Amino acid sequence: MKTLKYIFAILIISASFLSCSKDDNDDPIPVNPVEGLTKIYEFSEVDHTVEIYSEKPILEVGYNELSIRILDKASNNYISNAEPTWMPMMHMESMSHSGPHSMLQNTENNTVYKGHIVFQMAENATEYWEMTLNYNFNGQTITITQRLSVKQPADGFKKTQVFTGTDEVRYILAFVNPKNPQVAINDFQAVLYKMENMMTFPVVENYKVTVDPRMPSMGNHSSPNNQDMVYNAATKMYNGKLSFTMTGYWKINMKLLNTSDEVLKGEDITEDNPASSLYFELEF
Ligand SMILES: [Cu+2]
Repeated sequence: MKTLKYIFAILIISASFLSCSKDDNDDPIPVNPVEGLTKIYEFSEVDHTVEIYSEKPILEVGYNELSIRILDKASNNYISNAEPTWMPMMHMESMSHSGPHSMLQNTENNTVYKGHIVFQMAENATEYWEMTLNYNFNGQTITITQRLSVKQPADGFKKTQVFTGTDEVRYILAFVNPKNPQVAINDFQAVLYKMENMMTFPVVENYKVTVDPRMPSMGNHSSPNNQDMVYNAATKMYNGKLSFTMTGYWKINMKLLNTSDEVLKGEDITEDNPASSLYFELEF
């Protein structure tokens, strides 16, 4: 009992010390703005360094969320007026093309610029991706071009669909969330772009993606309370609900509908048709 009291006293004393030091110092606790991300590239220039961070340890075909920051070597500070823009480019044997990508935008921390790129294809022995980055540094506009390594996802599951719709338009639909699917109703999120030409991939707005997850290994059963994906103008992404009633392999069958509700790609699941030609796969 005596020891307990002793411990209690120490706790109270240390707590009051902690609160004292907090009162004396109103500086916010420094949070690491790239916490949990992997630095996948670091490009060193004469007076600054460009750092590229990713949620995934490597770049993969599909949706990749990236964070960029630029270190001023002289001050050892990350700069907040870089206004970076980027352009991914794949150099293939017979031609070059870009890929869908968002703008780079400031985050809560104004030295971190965030955006995403959808890589439609993986590199191979003779074909590769490059990224051109433009930004301001010390009053100058700087352009660097660096090679990026883009692999096929290790799990081999389809999370990116590149297809031609019945309207003859080329579309790219890429899976964003859930990153960690649960036996529950998950928030489902994807990005949809169209290919205007080799270099231009605008976001497709206000279409609809129907959602029908199935377990092919178990009589192709579905799940209740799914929600079709609709466009969110704030995030420029498509949001819906994905219901998983058990763990295992799920095929998420989809149909893409335009603003007139015409089906551009994909089929209904019936007795005779167990899968849609537009789908994502996952296993958990
Ligand atoms: Cu390519």
